[in-house]
Amino acid sequence: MKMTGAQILVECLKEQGVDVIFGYPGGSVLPIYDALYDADIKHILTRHEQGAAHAADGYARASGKVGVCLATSGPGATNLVTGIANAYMDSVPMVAFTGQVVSALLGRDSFQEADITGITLPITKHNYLVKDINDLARTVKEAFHIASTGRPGPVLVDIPRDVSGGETEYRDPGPVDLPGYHPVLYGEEEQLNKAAAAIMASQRPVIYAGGGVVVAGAHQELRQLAELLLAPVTTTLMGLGGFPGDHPLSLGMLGMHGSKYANYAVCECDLLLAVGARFDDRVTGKISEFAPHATIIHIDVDPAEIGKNVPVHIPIVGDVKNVLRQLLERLQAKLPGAWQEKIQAWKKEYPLDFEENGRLKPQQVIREIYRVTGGQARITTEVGQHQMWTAHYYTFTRPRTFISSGGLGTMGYGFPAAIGVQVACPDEVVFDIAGDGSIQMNIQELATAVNHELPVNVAILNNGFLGMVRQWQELFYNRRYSYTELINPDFVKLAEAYGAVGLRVSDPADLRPALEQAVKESRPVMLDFIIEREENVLPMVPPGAPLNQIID
Ligand SMILES: Cc1ncc(C[n+]2csc(CCOP(=O)(O)OP(=O)(O)O)c2C)c(N)n1
Repeated sequence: MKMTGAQILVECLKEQGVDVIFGYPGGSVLPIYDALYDADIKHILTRHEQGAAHAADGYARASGKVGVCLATSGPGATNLVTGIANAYMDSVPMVAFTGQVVSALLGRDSFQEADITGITLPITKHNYLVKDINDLARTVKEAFHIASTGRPGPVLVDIPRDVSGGETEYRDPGPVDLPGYHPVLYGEEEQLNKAAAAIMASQRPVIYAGGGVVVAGAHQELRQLAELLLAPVTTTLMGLGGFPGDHPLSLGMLGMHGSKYANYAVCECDLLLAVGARFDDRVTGKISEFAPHATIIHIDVDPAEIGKNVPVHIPIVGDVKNVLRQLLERLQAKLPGAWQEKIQAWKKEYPLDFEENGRLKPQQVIREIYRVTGGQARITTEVGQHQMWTAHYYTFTRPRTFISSGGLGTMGYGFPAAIGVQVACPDEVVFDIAGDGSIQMNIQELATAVNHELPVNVAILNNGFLGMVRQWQELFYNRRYSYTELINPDFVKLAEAYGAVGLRVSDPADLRPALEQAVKESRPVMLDFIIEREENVLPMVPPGAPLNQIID
């Protein structure tokens, strides 16, 4: 049967189990939008293509499925770029479809032409320009395969208008066959045996777990391993939820805004087992003094990560879940000793804490969101102080419940991501915890949330500043607050103008009732929390300093 390229695309999407697309139309994707008109796939019209990309990303992180976004050529495609880079840095499975000008006009600076495959080359796992309609079905199948296997990531498929609008006989492309692309799934025997011996010989082990644990669905294996070895577990920002934050062996986060006890533990450990983590500079601080006494074992599905930032003694390439299972077979239970006592003493001596003074504190807001939601909400964040306070004061116990821009640090991520999360988890409570600066980067998506009746809650921690930058100016630039003070709109009126609910809280006594109302509403709610203006995120390790040089 003859079909248009656009119809073939829709067929392929259905075959991949795609049930929702986040997108924005335009001339070069008109054939695709026409085919979507009667397709059994939900389409969420965002108000900006960046919103579509972040929503697809949030959907993917919450559901574990591939997120799909769609934009027109030129400015539509370039508006996706930040969202694609964001997904790339955090290893999120995503397929981005872009329309392209007709093949005959390629390379001629045609109206709305942008070389999007060239532009996204360094920020995609792979990308394609489909020049022949007969390649379309195979390309789409490969794109989903590449996005979701090995180390996940975004794949872009650029489709010229004559390809989506052309016609051909549809043929099933058969199984994916990509010579040269065979992710390693299991660890090597020799390396596993070496690692097991080093682990059993260690006196002061620490497990350092990253987002790879969440991506691989390896949280149960990780917990089993930690309990068997009685090894404390510290996670990266991306690893939050990969190990229960309320577990006695949890050290919380490490690095620049990590807990004091996590950083001390890493400085003193004799063995560091890195699991699906990539030694980001926000984690390591001064590299030459990172885990100075430790034998480092690094488990990662991506061989390119091993030894990239920190020299590793025992590398193991493979899927984190499989490798942890292989390791578990080789290990025996350990008994508690002086190390566990030392860790517990540090935890008692240096708890995460803040002072209450009668005015509304950001930490208090997050602690209350935790209480009102029973710790069961899906939380997204923007980027800044509020993001770190969320990491500190909302205890994450399940994977895929903390959804935040870690690698790229994208302000404006959290709100559209929350829309994607709410689409993926319609029956769950979703909060975007935001700063007053960040929320204004994609606030237009309130229209999307209202139109689709998505009861997303936005908690703005409103300090009247680009708080995280102000904090650095306070600490490292002698309080010279150069262009970080904000003059904001009335967020309550803005929410109401969009058809959402707006609530403002400045007195701690009103905090709980407002949150209780918010979670009951069936419409999107924007909460404007007027917090202490110059509160800082502490403890903090200054950039480039070793992890035991802590400001608190
Ligand atoms: C798109 C983008 N631009 C700039 C930055 C740099 N930046 C990091 S944190 C921050 C301040 C965030 O302010 P706000 O959203 O109000 O949150 P707060 O730190 O006050 O909680 C800025 C400007 C960024 N991360 N992303």
